[in-house]
Amino acid sequence: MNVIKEWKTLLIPYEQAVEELKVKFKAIRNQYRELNEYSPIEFAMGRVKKISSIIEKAERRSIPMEQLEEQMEDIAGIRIMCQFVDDIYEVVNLIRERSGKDFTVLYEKDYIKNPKDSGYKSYHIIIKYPVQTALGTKEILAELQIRTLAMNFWATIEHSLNYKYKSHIPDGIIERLKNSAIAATRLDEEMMEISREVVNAQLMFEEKSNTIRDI
Ligand code: 0O2
Repeated sequence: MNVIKEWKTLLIPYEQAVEELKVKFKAIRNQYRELNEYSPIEFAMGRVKKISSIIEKAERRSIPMEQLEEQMEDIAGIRIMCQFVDDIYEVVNLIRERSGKDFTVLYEKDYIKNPKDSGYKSYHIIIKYPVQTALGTKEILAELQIRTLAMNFWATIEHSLNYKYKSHIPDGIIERLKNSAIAATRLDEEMMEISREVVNAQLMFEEKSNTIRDI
C-alpha cells in the first residue's frame, strides 16, 4: 500500500466521526429551535486535521507514528460556536450529560478561565468516540472546541497569521494580538450584559402585563 493510501485508510474513521458528531450537535441546535427556545449552540462545524499538520504536530510533540492515534487528540475536531460565554458552560454541561452514552468525556481544558499566553480562549473537551466501521467498532479520540463568536473571530485570524508567518509572528504583532484578545473579551462581556438587561426588561414587561390582566 502506498503512503497516501495508508494515511487515507487511517483517516476514514476520523472522517466518519466528524460527520456524525456534526449531525449530533446540529440536531441539538435544531431541537431547541423547533421548541421555539433559545439554543446555546449557534452553529457547529468540524474538520479532520490535514496530513501535513498531523506530521508537523507529531514531530513538534515527539509523538511516534505508531502512537499517533493514542496521543494526538485533535485529528478529529469539532468546533461549537455560541453567542455568549454563559452558553459555553451550558453546552459543556450538555456534553457532560451525554458522557457514557454515545461518547465518553476523557478530560477538559478551560482556556477561558486560563487563557493561553497568546491570548487564545476556548473550552476544549477531549472525548473517546466509538465509530462503527465495516471491520467493527473503532474508538477514536476527538477534540470539541467550544467558543463564542468573538473568540472564534480572534482565533481564526491569529491562526492564519501564525500560518502566514510560519509560527514566527513579529513581537509587535504578538502584542497587538494580545490586546485584541482583551478587546474580544470585553466585547463578550458587554454582549452578555446587554443580553441580561434585555431579558430582565422582558421579564418586567411580562410581569406588568400579567398584573394588568389580573386586575
Ligand atoms: P488546527 O489547524 O486547528 O488543527 P498544541 O497544539 O501543542 O499547541 P495541544 O496540547 O495539543 O496544543 O492542544 P490544545 O492546546 O488543546 O490545542 C489544540 C488546538 O487548539 C489547536 O490545534 C488550535 O485549533 C487550538 N489552539 C490552541 N492554542 C491556540 C492559539 O494560541 N491560537 C489559535 N488560533 N488556536 C489555538 P492546531 O493543531 O494548532 O491547529
